[in-house]
Amino acid sequence: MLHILAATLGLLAHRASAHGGAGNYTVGDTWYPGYDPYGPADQATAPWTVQRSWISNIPIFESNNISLACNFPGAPAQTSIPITAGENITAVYYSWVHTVGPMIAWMADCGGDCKTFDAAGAEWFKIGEKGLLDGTIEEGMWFQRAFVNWDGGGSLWPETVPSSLRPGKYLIRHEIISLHSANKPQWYPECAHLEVKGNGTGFPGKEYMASIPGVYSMDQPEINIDIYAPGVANQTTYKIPGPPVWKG
Ligand SMILES: *[C@@H]1O[C@H](CO)[C@@H](O)[C@H](O)[C@H]1NC(C)=O
Ligand SMILES: *[C@@H]1O[C@H](CO)[C@@H](O)[C@H](O)[C@H]1NC(C)=O
Ligand SMILES: *[C@@H]1O[C@H](CO)[C@@H](O)[C@H](O)[C@H]1NC(C)=O
Ligand SMILES: *[C@@H]1O[C@H](CO)[C@@H](O)[C@H](O)[C@H]1NC(C)=O
Ligand SMILES: *[C@@H]1O[C@H](CO)[C@@H](O)[C@H](O)[C@H]1NC(C)=O
Ligand SMILES: [Cu+2]
Repeated sequence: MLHILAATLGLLAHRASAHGGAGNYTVGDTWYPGYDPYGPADQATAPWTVQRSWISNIPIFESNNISLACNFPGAPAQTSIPITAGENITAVYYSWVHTVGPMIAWMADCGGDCKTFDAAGAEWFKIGEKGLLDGTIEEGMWFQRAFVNWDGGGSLWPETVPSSLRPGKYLIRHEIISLHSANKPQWYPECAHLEVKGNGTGFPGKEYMASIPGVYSMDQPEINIDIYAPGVANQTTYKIPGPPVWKG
């Protein structure tokens, strides 16, 4: 009994702790519920599930962690979010509290059904990224700070599916990298399944592609960073790591 109680309190403590992730999505006026790590277990197999599963909101700390692709366990979703190339998809975060570090939206072609697609083999391309908007690395206005809805309501992160992208089945991966702990980056990735419609024929070339894990390492000064260090804290630019964004 005692340990059941302790486990329950532990779960509550986690939920209340200062972590989060992309919990829901919107396209136009349509709302797509994500996978709630503290919700019922049957979500993963529910027919409406559009998001790959993530059972904890605790971040990933290793740049080479296999779960960096689509979090842990990252089991495939049952269905997908329909979207027309050129439309926005907005990821909705609840109770987000971190304020420093880049946010990157990626996509990958599933080459068929995303339900049977292994994200570890994906070739990812960026469709959007948001970093330091104004001021200094330590105290400036990052998008990660600007987008927070401090009243606990959803914090909204819109990105555009490039209008020339060829139709097909894709993963979309929203990634927040939080850099408030010196030399201890935190990754918060979540993936959803998309069905892209439209008449486009475009697709990014190799120079836009990256493997995840693979794109980040602790050798990168933008990743292995102490934002409080003299000479770093007062910088007014931050180069978001990885390939360039494909605008389509
Ligand atoms: C998704 O949105 C609902 C509100 O409709 C909210 O209760 C839920 O916590 C959100 N999911 C996550 C994982 O944030
Ligand atoms: C990778 O991340 C997951 C999820 O946070 C964690 O459970 C696991 O221990 C990590 N694996 C390694 C090898 O660090
Ligand atoms: C669509 O997303 C882009 C990229 O973030 C943003 O600049 C634009 O304001 C968004 N448009 C709408 C209508 O939300
Ligand atoms: C695709 O082309 C068809 C035929 O020209 C047109 O009716 C349709 O609106 C187009 N769809 C988009 C998303 O542009
Ligand atoms: C930033 O901080 C470093 C080290 O404290 C200092 O040498 C440098 O002059 C500062 N640069 C600016 C632009 O304030
Ligand atoms: Cu946190």
